[in-house]
Amino acid sequence: MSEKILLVNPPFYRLLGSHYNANSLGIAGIAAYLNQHGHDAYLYNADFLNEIDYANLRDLFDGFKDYTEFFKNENDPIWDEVVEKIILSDANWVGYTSYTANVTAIDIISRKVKTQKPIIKQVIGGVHATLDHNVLEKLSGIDFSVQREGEQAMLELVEGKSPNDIVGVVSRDDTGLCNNGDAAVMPIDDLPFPEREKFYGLTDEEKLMVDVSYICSIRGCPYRCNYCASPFHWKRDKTQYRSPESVIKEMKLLKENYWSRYKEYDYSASANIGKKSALKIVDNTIVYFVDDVFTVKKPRVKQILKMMIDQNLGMNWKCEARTDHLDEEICELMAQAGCVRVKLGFESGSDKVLKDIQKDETKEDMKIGAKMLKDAGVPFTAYFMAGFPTETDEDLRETINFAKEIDADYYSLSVLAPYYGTKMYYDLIEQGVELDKKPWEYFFHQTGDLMVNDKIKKETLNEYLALNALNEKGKGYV
Ligand code: B12
Ligand code: SF4
Repeated sequence: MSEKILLVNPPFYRLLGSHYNANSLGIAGIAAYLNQHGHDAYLYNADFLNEIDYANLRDLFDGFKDYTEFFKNENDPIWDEVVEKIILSDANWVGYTSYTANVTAIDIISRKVKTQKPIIKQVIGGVHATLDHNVLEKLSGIDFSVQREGEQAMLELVEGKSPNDIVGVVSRDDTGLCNNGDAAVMPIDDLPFPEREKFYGLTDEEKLMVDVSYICSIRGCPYRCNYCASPFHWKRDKTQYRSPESVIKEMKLLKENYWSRYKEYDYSASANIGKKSALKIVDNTIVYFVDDVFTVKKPRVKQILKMMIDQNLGMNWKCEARTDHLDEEICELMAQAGCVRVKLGFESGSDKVLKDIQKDETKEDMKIGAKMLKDAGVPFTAYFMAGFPTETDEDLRETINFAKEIDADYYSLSVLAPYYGTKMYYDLIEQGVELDKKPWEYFFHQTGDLMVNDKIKKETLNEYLALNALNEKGKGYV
């Protein structure tokens, strides 16, 4: 029997005065799989805002304090708006995608849905559900949690298989929680492309504002940086790579059906920068490879890049990479194949800090990689963080000097937040830092305050944050 399923991206950026209008690939992948198996699955992005609603909001990220207030007031109209839409959808299954920062939103919404229409079965999946095996204990409105890849587990749930027999599902039983471990790794090339049509709750005009040009070509990352959730979410040794043929096929599908088909503006993705105008991105004109390290397998990426060039795709794209997974040939091919931005996590200019955070990359590697991109004319964004637990004032000074030296096209300068489920998070708890007592939304921290460091002087931190001025000279945010 065909089931109606609503897959929800909970509100998050909207609460901060921003929005997120792109297609959320986790739930889009699950929807495609369910639809391929004869079900009726829709995507509901509760973070979506149309042009008018967005224009009425304050400047980006001014309101961290207001943002936390939303979670204290369960009667705020935003929660009822989302709940009402869920109920109106008439779905008998609802699935929420989770990051740590949006778990409280899922809690509030799912409890209200449970009260108003208890017959709806509610499922949580995604990063937080994978990292927190006991998340069901904290979410009374949710019936099941899915760990790791959700396609097969969600299909078996909606098709009525006993939750106790589904790999990857956590359910409740008389003794507490029944945890069936992580879902099996999906054969990545056999999966259907993500759902890009069935958007719930949007007008036809609004549907055209969804940026559907995100592509996931790799699931996981083989590295082990201690501030990052990826090694625990995907498991390093289970990293999956799609074939170059499959990646090119998806790019062609985008080009033929969605490429730059409508608008002249949007700010689909969020970033923590002060000026909205600097976020002006034209959607569906740039493919975003959301892979942790797009270039991680050099022969594979060279093949993909050569195929983009040989087949005259003529599409612009951006990706995330590591400087130690670049070489001159890759950089040249990237330039020819339409790469408009490489996002590089430099994190620190201090080799001591890089070692402490298990980056497995040195400052010298980073300089070499950045130079190769510059020589090939490929623009890059440099991501830095301040406030690592062992970082001294001198270390941050090294970061400031290094950031100036590499001359990036755009800088993203953050203060470290120890995310739930990372090695750093557990190490800090062991050292007595009570991160586990903080509300979930604490892990999205944009106040500019140091969270787990008391060695860095306020003036040095201010000098670091003032590096934002360098963005005036570069090629802007992409
Ligand atoms: C692209 C991306 C973004 C984009 C798009 C987000 C989106 N809504 O799609 C943007 C830039 C907006 C973003 C924002 C943020 N992100 Co982000 N993001 C990513 C990234 C790089 C890829 C996500 C992706 O599309 N993966 C591909 C899909 C296929 O995988 P998936 O989403 O995990 O889905 C699979 C499973 O998780 C599961 N699943 C997912 N949802 C559901 C739902 C159900 C019902 C079921 C059954 C299963 C299921 O099945 C899916 C298919 O197998 C990941 C890192 C990574 N490589 O995973 C970080 C990552 C998810 N982000 C992270 C963080 C911290 C954030 C921010 C908090 C950062 C910030 N300070 O702004 C915000 C939070 C946004 C929010 N709404 O809460 C962390 C999460 C850590 C944590 N403990 O929560 C990650 C893991 C990065 C990291 N390595 O640490 N992000
Ligand atoms: S290389 Fe990037 S994605 Fe991989 S573990 Fe390090 S920070 Fe995470």
